[in-house]
Amino acid sequence: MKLLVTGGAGFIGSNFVHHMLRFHPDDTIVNYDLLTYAGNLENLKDVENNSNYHFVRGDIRNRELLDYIIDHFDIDTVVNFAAESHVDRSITEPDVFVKTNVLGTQTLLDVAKSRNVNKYLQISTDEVYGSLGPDGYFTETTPLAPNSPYSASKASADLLVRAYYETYGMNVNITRCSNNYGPYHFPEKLIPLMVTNALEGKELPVYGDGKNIRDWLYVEDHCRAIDLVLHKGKSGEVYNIGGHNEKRNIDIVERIVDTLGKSRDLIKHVTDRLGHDRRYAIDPTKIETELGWEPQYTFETGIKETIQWYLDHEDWWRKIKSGEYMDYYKKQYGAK
Ligand code: NAD
Ligand code: TDX
Repeated sequence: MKLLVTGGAGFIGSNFVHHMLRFHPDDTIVNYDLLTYAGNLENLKDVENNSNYHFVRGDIRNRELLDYIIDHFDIDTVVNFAAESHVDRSITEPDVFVKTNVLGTQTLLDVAKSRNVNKYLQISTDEVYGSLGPDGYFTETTPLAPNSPYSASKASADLLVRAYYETYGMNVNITRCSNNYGPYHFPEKLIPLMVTNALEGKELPVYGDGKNIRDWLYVEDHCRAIDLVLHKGKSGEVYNIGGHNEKRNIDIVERIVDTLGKSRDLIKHVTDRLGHDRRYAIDPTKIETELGWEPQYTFETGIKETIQWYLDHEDWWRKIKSGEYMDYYKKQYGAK
């Protein structure tokens, strides 16, 4: 395959580029990324000399550049990871979420359609389904009920992908995965923020009562699922991805603190996130039975590897935390 991977310099995208170059060494990968605050080419240092890997800095709203790149590399497959991805930022700055996640997706779909790309895969999220009560799971037929500007923009993008399938017969898939964690996770998100703050002896801001539940999946298991959908997904289908790893935020934070041998006194309950979804949980039966996917990591094995990765890659996260991200962080939590 000749793949255009948008957002390949971000957390999941860079893990996916590594995955594809390792398991499909004959494929061509063109990483197309705007390099926003979340895009980091350091994530791809070890593959930058691979002759089947190319990087292009560009915006998914730039039709002319996308046209050129798709023709130039003879792209047959588009995987769209590019997005604004942080819920808290969407609450303070919704505009850019609509511009990138909605308009960007529509532009990319249009270009893929006009260039006769074989397959378009949209990387979506379980957050489009809204929030669950104490019981039940999200299936692919759960109605979309997004609650944050972020999830509303992702749901809008999903609807456009659906429309391009129904209207133009494009070969599309949508994957909706639960919360990922693992290497290269930007330290504004719960797990890397707590690990790095604990290592720096900083406060650990837990929103509200800390009893909100997320369903966690190690990023490599997500990449393996995407790989399967690309190769075996049935056109027009949505696939939910999750590994039955529901955890309360507070339990995760306590586990991180204990693993690092730090004091639980660092944990501080802070004002809750506006519109904070209470619980997410994925029913992955469809991808398990139809495509034969199953996760290889438990939460226990994945979190151990992740904490060790942050211990081993202090240079990576210290550079990020000392830069532009700190301005946002200070606004969000005050200068602590
Ligand atoms: P991320 O924020 O780490 O990476 C996003 C990447 O997109 C960055 O490299 C950024 O530079 C790039 N980008 C942003 N705007 C762009 C634009 N206009 N044009 C081109 N590139 C642009 O995000 P992530 O956590 O890796 O998430 C990747 C995708 O997976 C997103 O679509 C997200 O909605 C989805 N997702 C994430 C999770 C999760 O837990 N992180 C779970 C399910 C789905
Ligand atoms: O400082 C914090 N304190 C805290 O209690 C942060 C950053 C988060 N939280 C809570 C909010 C959530 O309940 O932890 C939980 C996880 O928060 P995030 O890491 O911001 O993730 P979430 O909002 O669940 O969204 C993530 O998963 C789905 C990704 O950021 C999305 O891109 C993805 O679609």
